[in-house]
Amino acid sequence: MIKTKKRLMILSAFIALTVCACGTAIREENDMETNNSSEEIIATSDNTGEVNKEVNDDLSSFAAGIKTEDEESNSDTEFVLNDEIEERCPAIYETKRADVSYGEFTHDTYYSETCQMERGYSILLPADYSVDKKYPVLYLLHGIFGDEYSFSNDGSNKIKEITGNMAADGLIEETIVVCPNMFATSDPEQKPGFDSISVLPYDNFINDLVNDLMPHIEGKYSVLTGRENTYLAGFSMGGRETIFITLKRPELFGYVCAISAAPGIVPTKDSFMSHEGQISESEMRFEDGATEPDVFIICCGTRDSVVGTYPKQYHELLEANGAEHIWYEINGADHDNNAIKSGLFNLFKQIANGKNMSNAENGGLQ
Ligand code: FER
Repeated sequence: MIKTKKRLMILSAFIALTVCACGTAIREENDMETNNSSEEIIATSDNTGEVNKEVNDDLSSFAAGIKTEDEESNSDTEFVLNDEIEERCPAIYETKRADVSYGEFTHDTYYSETCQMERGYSILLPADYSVDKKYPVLYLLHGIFGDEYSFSNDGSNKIKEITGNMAADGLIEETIVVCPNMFATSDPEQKPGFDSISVLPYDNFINDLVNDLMPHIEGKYSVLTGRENTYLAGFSMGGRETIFITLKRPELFGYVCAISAAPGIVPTKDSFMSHEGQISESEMRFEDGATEPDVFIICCGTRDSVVGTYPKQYHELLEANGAEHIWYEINGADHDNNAIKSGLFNLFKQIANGKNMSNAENGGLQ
């Protein structure tokens, strides 16, 4: 009896240490090649993608960013609308204001023909949402092991504040944010993991988004449609799918931002797994004659301990293949909310600037 208890204690200590080690490794390692955090992860997951529950809890930090202590913002109190990128989200946009009403996330479901099942999404409607108005929509995609709650359950990403404050200042229109579950599988038992079978449902999300979720949102809510009013952004695994979806269906999204995009769009091998690649390097481009997004941002923290320099490689491939985009790095940011806040803010800033410019061309603000 005592022996069993002791064994149990040793086992729990081992699990706790493994979980701790994972987190620390992710926080401390910078270099993709020396990042060994995957060894702990792979040791607790098998090739079917089954992941040990304790470790999965820890891995949930992949889904919406690692929690870092030093969350920083740009403390400028003045904001000038132009086409320049600001590495950090200004404090005035991520801080709650007493005189602004913010929307709240709620949860809903839709039937997915792609997955042959009812699927959930979280949705942030503006505080004074009314069917008498029509709103643009941002589809925001979570990271690996995430779901439709990954962003809505994490107040540190400041999605509500950034969206609400920028709309309150008249920079962007009041905007609906939809956070889907990006794991588009038709097998309710299938789980995500770091192997080629277990990531397939993420690559299938393009079908669920375009054929099921977007028609559902456009049918159920009072939304502005068309590419100028349809935005796409994603973090990590969601950033990877954001780039993939944008290259495949560029006519659908006017404004796009891929934050800290995960590897695997093109063939590669990182410390987590071997990636067959969704497309080849020469296909990292828009098809000839395609309607391209007005703004296509790719960004990443300079200290990203999970995806390392993969986003930069995407930028280099797109550049070599002549696909127009904006690339920038967030100095000092990890795979975390500093990167997410920055990407979201800059996407909205580019939308504000882009829409102002086209309004000006059409005879001024409308
Ligand atoms: C990988 C490295 C990182 C990978 C996925 C990720 C599927 C995703 C990380 C995240 O979403 O936070 O090799 O392969």
